[in-house]
Amino acid sequence: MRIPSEDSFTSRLRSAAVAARVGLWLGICFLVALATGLISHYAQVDHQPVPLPASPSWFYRVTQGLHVAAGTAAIPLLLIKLWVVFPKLFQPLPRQVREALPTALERGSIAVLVSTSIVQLATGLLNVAQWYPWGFSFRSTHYALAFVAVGALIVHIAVKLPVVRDALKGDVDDTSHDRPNAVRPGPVSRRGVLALAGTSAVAAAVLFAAGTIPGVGRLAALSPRSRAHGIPINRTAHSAGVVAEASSADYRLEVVHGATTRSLTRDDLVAMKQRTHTLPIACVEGWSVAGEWGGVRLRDLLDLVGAPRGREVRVRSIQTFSASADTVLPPNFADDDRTLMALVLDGETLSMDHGYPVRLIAPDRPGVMQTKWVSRIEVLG
Ligand SMILES: Nc1nc2c(c(=O)[nH]1)N[C@H]1C(S)=C(S)[C@@H](COP(=O)(O)O)O[C@H]1N2
Ligand SMILES: [Mo]
Repeated sequence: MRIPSEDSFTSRLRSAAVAARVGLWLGICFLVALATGLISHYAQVDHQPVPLPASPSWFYRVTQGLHVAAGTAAIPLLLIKLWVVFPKLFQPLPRQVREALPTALERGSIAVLVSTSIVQLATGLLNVAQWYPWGFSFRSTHYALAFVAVGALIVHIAVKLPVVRDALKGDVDDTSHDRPNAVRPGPVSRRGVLALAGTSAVAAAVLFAAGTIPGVGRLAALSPRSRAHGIPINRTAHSAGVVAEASSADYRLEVVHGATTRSLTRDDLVAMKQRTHTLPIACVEGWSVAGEWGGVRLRDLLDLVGAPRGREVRVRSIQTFSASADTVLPPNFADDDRTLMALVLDGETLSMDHGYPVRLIAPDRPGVMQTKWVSRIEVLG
């Protein structure tokens, strides 16, 4: 079989005018994903040097929704972009070493950009589907690779900037940057390709990320989680192995501050002043749903053990060996009036799968930090 050359590809759809436009949209998606990804990463750091604000309570819901929407929209855009620029793969290297070297470096950066982009989008999508078929930590890998991808993207944009600028200034049907033999009309026009790219990007975002958008959550093909109270259940009490302890008559919630410990039954909690707040669970995997939570304000429990304001507070679950087994609330979250030890969801006793006997619900935190089946609250020093 003969290896094709760049000139074997004759479709006029494979042009810089199309590549620059699809590339621009792809760049916007990557930028949104990067910014919102950094927010999500920082939100999950324990002992944040500068705590994120607890208000508005829906902020993380929006940023993480945007993150997943931008990532899924980027998938069809990347596929179309790769198809458009595919002939470049067969460009020969210049003969002169002095010219070949920069070209080789540039192509190397594209190879890094393409491969990291594919890994980022693929692992992100599997994460939305709640499928973790790998042995490494998704969060730290996704985070580290983002910097590799962005570095390669900056090199790529810097090299291409003159062509991109020029191509964007002209009409999409302009042929000034086309290869001479790329004249064969395609099945659709160049505008048709752009329309296809735009609609498939929006459709992908809606289909796969719709779990975050109120009202269209049912369209979310890739997040079919079971629900109770209309709120998805990410991990059931059974699969977390907590059913026996969570339903035991011996259950106690321990609140610890230094040498002071209070042990409370669920009835003790029910007897305390109850408060209600509407707050979302916003999962890193992309879905989010608001519920009306009722229960005891965390601050009231901290008062029981004489804890001063301004302290970090660790919340532990009956469940161990899980990313959600414990979480540290920064002082502004621990002292927030809306941070509850929830006993009730939408007017009904919390179901076992949503964290019975008691769960943490705080404003504006990633879902993974809304600990279920809470057994212990510790005021940190
Ligand atoms: N103990 C414990 N708490 C947990 C989890 C868990 O696996 N174990 N999952 C977390 C995640 S990832 C999310 S998104 C929310 C989901 O809450 P829900 O199942 O009540 O909707 O709970 C969080 N709390
Ligand atoms: Mo989650």
